[in-house]
Amino acid sequence: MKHSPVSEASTIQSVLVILPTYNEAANVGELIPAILDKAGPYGARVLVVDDHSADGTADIVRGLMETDDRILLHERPGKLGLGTAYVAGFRRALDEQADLAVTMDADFSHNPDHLPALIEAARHGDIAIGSRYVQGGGISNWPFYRKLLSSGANLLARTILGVRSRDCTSGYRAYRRAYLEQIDWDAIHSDGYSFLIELLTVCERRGAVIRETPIQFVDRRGGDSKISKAEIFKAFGTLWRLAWRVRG
Ligand SMILES: Nc1nc2c(ncn2[C@@H]2O[C@H](COP(=O)(O)OP(=O)(O)O)[C@@H](O)[C@H]2O)c(=O)[nH]1
Ligand SMILES: [Mg+2]
Repeated sequence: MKHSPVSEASTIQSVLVILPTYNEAANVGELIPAILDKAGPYGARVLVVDDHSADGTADIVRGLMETDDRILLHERPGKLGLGTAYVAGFRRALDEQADLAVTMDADFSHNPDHLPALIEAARHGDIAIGSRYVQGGGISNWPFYRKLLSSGANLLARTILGVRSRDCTSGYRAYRRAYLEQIDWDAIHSDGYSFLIELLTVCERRGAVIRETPIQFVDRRGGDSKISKAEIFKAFGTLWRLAWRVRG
């Protein structure tokens, strides 16, 4: 089924910011209030999807929930992957009738200051991407190999999959509810980092109106990256699987 774009400009009155977390205790305590500060005027709430972090991430979130009912917690029994964490968040956004679902990393790499511009961009499209690779965007203090990995994945996505978006691995995105409702989640097979590329490929092919707004990406503030060699290997495997599907 061809998705129909839902890109007419609209007001955004409720936003669900989805924060996937795995051991982000060093960050969430400050990040969640910062998000609510910037996106509060758009009726934002924050949903933390935590995969049984051993460092007390969920306890910190529960502490914040005592004084702010705009914070929600979805706990899963173990590390089930970034992609499925996003899907759990999207399902909740649909259940709650949020106008917009925003995804962002829980480590301050995605600066909450960019939220108003991202939300505004989504008003005029189906999906908005906080992009490092458009004019005004960039990456600071990331190790060379991470920059290389990111540009390599983007280059491959563009050349072998024909993806048009400049930053197809950015997890800082906003999706309009009417568009999320049309997506067949069972047709998306990636469960890890490559979920972002797969979802964007599906959306582009189905004619989504995608807007990119510049972000300055910075290295995580506290804690460690969860991206592993196995995850990178799997992501490149996904690229080839998708390429095979495009040609098939
Ligand atoms: N719930 C959940 N979150 C995850 C998982 N893997 C990574 N994350 C979160 O996804 C975001 C991006 O992960 P990160 O380690 O910063 O990746 P990097 O920025 O590519 O190094 C962070 O908020 C992580 O806590 C997972 O398996 N489950
Ligand atoms: Mg990170």
